[in-house]
Amino acid sequence: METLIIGAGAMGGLFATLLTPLVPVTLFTTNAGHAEAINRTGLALICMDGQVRRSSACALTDPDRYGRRADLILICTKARSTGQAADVASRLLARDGLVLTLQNGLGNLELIQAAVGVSRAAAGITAQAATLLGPGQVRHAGSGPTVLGAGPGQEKKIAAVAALFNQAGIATTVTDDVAALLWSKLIVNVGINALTALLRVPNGTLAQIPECESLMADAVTEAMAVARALCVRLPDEAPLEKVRAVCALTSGNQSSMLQDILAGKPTEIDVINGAVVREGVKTGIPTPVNQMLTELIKALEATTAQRIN
Ligand code: KPL
Repeated sequence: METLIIGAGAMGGLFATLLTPLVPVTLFTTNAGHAEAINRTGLALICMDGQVRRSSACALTDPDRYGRRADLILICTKARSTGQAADVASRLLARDGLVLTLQNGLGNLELIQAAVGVSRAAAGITAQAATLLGPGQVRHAGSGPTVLGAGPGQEKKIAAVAALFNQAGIATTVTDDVAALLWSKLIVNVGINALTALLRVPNGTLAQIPECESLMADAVTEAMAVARALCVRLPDEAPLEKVRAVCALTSGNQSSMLQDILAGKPTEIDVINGAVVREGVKTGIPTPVNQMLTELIKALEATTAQRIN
């Protein structure tokens, strides 16, 4: 299964390293220094037991140099780059191939469907956690389940991808309820990402401090109310319990939003808490805590360059 991973950040690097012993993997990145380091020494993954695993995946910065068609394209970019990634995918995907987004937030799948067609686009979620340490280096920070959504007619293709992931040690299951899948991950990100970025704490701290816990619970409760109003059948009986469990499982990890803020990059707030606010407006559900978190993160993004340390 010829595999192309668009986005060679933490998650793209992790999946590339885990998949390369089994299938040929190419990484596409716009970061020339990172691509050069990957091609020179092989992407280095610092595993959870401290061992270093090197990937034989090669990296490209120019999609026109790929020179073949991919059977599987994983999109692991930040949400702000989904449009560009979908465009690259539409040019490099085999006719009966599949594009799978493993990104955070709402709206990515729709952009990819528009570029490659509904039957060739799928979404999954992963509770794997990783950090990009620098050019050519990724740390595997936590391991949790991966779930792939199979839309109508995609069952066979998704089952093959799930089998590949399981063989690579990425524990993966399949569901046919894609909306429930995306909302269940959204709710985790709604509870964790903005708060960890604002407070500059690792995920585990949120569940340990009562004030953080209560803000996390309020943001999650609002998102659940919006999901219910949209008739999304959330798979978790107690989503807040799940958010707490993810905090514990990834306790030492910096959320992706905290990593963005620390790197002075724009965050994914618009497709996470911002998406809850937008869907809340459409369904008439008030979302004041998500609104406040969205505005605070936007203020933080805007003022990061001017902060007094
Ligand atoms: O998805 C994540 C993220 O950081 O974006 C969690 C699950 C919160 C892990 O850090």
